[in-house]
Amino acid sequence: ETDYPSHINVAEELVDKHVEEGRGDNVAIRFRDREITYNDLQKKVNRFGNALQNLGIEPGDRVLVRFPNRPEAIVSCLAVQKIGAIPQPSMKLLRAKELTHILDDAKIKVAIVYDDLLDELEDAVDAVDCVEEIVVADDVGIEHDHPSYGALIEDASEDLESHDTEATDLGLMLYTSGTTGRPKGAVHSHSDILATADGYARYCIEPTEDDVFGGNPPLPFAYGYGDLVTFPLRFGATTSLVQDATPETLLEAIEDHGISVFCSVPTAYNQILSKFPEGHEEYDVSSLRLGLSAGEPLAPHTFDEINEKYGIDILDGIGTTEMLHIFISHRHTDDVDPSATGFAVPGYEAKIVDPETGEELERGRSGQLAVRGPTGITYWNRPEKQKEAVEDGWSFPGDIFVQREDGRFEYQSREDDLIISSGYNIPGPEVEMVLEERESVQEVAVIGAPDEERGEIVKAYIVLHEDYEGSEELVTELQNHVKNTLAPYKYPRAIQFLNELPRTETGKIQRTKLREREQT
Ligand code: 3SK
Repeated sequence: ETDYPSHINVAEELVDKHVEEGRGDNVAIRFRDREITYNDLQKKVNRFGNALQNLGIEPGDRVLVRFPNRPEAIVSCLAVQKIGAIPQPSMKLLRAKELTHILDDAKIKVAIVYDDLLDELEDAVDAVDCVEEIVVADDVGIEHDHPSYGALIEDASEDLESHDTEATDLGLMLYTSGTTGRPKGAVHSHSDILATADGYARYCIEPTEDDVFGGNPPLPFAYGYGDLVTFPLRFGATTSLVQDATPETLLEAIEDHGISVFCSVPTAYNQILSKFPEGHEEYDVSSLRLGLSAGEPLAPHTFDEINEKYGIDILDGIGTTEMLHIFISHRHTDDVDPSATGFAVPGYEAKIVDPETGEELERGRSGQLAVRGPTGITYWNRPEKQKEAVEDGWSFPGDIFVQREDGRFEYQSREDDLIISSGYNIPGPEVEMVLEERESVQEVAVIGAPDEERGEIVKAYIVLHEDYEGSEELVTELQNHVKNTLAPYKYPRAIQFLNELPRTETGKIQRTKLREREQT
């Protein structure tokens, strides 16, 4: 399924093909009360592709695309791909310092930006000498003197031949969120992008053109790009975009746009459950057929509560920006076991190896995950990192897993999140899941804190539900709960209560920030 012809262009495959094959009137994008059909999308992409060529963009050039989840972001990425250049979708919360690094590292030639996000970008552009033009999509009415996205689209021709890209030509560049060190560019070819849809989506989700994908992951997050751009458009289905995601706006979008495949992350599922503890009776969510989750491991209690209150299974999956999308997941037709992440996605192989020797470990033993398949890790300009990340075609995403006797892979921790205390290996997320079972605990992050005697001790940072207050009794109660549920050496010797946990823009807890607190 992922053997593509030597020349293929992802924009043609995701848009033009549907128009040619008679699906042009299908709705491609729903945003607020707007509907954009595949016919409309093709015209917009062609017009903007021509405009970009008029601005001097050539095949292989990198173009920054900086938007919240709005249709212009999708049009921009597809237009850039169609003319053989490489879009670099950028997270909207990045500040000038981070943007400066990205602009310079990727040698961005043109930046397309939503007007409300212009400020930080202009500061970053002033600090580099590669960016020749900023194109602004006007919405909130910021004053500027850059070319306007709307005017460029108006003035350009509706006819555009796609560039004759090779399947292996680069078609997407994403920066890792960079919880440690400088963000790294991960690059993907036109065929990599299609392979995420023709592997994971086709077999695990089984989309049809009647599906409506929607949810909150930002489009510049590889997970969001797949779920809300590549998958719906590959299958002639619809994507529903929500610019400002909250539990209310997401449930409204489910009702108004008829979302059938809801894409989200554990934090957002938990926020929906905590905002609507009795379930969804205020909104009609009968269109839902499946939930997807990634970014962090999904706790079994979240799976159960969503299942009970919204009547759907959630497919948890693990992927990385470097691999572009999910490589371990259940299929929706499996007997989904929420205590495991699932099986290797069709097209991928996965194995567990000893981190010291590289030897494959037998089932039941925990070790480093290695994966091989149609996508793999390719860094932009980072030869040293590249050498560490891939060996004999096997990529090492940096996670510790166990493969169970039943073949399912069970997540243990990120390699960085493995705590070694008095010689015991303790996966922080395992302790988190157990603490989350307590009614008092709203959110928790477990890290290894330096300790003279034990090397590290297990330390839990906890945000309590509003009805609870931190006290010594509560600490003892939580410690006892872990001691009674897991091997006692895993219990958190230290517990600290916080008002909130530090998170990245994609919703991942920044354990590095918590570890840094321990060093000071
Ligand atoms: O965080 C994940 O599991 C993930 C999934 C799909 C694509 C990218 C990422 C980081």
